Amino acid sequence: NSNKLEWFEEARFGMFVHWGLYSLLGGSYQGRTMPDTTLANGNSWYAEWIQQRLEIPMDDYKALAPRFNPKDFNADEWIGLAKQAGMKYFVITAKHHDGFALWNSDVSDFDIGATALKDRDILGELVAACRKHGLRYGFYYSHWQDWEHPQGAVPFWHSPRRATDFEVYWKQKCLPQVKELIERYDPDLLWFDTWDNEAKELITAERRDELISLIRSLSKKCLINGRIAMHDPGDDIDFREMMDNAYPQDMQSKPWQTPATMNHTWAYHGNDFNWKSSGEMLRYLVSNASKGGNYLLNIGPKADGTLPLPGVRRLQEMGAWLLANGEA
Ligand code: JFZ
Repeated sequence: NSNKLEWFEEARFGMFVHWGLYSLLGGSYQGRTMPDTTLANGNSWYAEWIQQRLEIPMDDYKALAPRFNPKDFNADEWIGLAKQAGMKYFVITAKHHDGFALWNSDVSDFDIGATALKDRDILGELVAACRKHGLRYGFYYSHWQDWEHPQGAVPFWHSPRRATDFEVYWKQKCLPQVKELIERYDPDLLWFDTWDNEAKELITAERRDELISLIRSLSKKCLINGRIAMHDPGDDIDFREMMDNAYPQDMQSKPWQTPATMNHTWAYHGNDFNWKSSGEMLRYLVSNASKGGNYLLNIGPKADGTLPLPGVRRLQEMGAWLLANGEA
């Protein structure tokens, strides 16, 4: 069905948001700050990885939840900025690797219900704002890594290893939460993440197909990204992607996008000042667009709900350029 892909193939530019409990820490914990560089082994100090990188015990990490109180969160401001920047769609971390759900989930207590925002429907407010401003919307759902569920996957260097019975996590948390997201919010796309061959052990071809069938049975329109599995996902997925403007030839067989971030981190990091210029990001956007691909550009909001000013300014500059050049 090429119809459901039409908006995606014409979108060009979207907003990616990493937001969760890790945003409270902004890259620092108990006086320790993660470097803002990429490690030699390719591992990153992304702010959303702080629990692993600084080895914060799960109970201490969970204790952050009551402190999550984004009193200045305003869905209309975020989506209004995306619109102003010329973006046509919006993707937010409904659940990242830490396992924290940004909506009130029936199958887990590690969710927005454990925070000061328990009476607000954050995702619902964002969806309403997207509809109002005419943006398509979707969710990042970490289906493989889940550091909270006792049977979810943890990184390979994690000791002791877990996931002796991944199927328990899969049935108790992953599949029901994906179902909740579709039934409650009717997303235009779902963004899944696997990044090394290790993932094949747990996200087998069977589980990949089970997840895809579930989504197809619940939604006629929901697009699925290729990073759902390290196996060749074949024709079952809707679009493909790489990181940071890598552009492999084989991507041309499917619609594709590049997820990218404005500095080094994805979630808010108070000490990451490595902002790319708006000009550099416009060149990436135009380069992708000229080859038929989209640019999904990330910003990491602060825990209070506001967006970091260097990011806001760059998005405004990009929007102004697109408007002046008749592309918005
Ligand atoms: C993953 C996450 O671990 C990270 O926190 C963030 O959400 C990012 C968008 O996705 O990190 C990756 C995944 C894949 C690659 C690089 C970083 N890759 O394929 O190069």
